[in-house]
Amino acid sequence: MTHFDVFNGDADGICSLLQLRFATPIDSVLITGAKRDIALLQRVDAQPGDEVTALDISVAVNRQSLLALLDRGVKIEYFDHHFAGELPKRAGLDAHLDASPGVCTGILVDRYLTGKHRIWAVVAAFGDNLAGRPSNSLCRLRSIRGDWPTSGSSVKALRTTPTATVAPI
Ligand SMILES: [Mn+2]
Repeated sequence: MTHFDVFNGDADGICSLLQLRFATPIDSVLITGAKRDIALLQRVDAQPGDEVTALDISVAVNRQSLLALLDRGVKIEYFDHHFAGELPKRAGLDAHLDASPGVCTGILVDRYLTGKHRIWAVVAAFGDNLAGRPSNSLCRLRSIRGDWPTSGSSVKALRTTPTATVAPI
């Protein structure tokens, strides 16, 4: 069985995948593209019994490939906050979709993981320019902005920053 992780190549897509794979490390085939290159499911060469995780790529744009994969017996776990259109009602699709303003895919994954790797959801929210939006349900991003590291070792620092610095509202 092959697992394909298919994700938007922007901060939201990458940080969504990081949260999932820190929580559940697996060997997977990574499929991504440059920002806005989101017709990615068509690149998945999956066989019956394979699994796909799709992150931050719209169902509307990927619908045909999504249906083809489901018809082929591929299981798909889907997290996204873009306009989806009508959701295919098929066995094998586990969809976590929410197009409300103030959420990004990283926040949907954060909900799914009950905040296990929240620091990456915050980075995702910054990437999708949600910082400071009154409707943002994750945290007061502005209030913690001063805590962020700004130098080259930022990734290491982020991984070790206590999540307690993220204040829920
Ligand atoms: Mn996004």
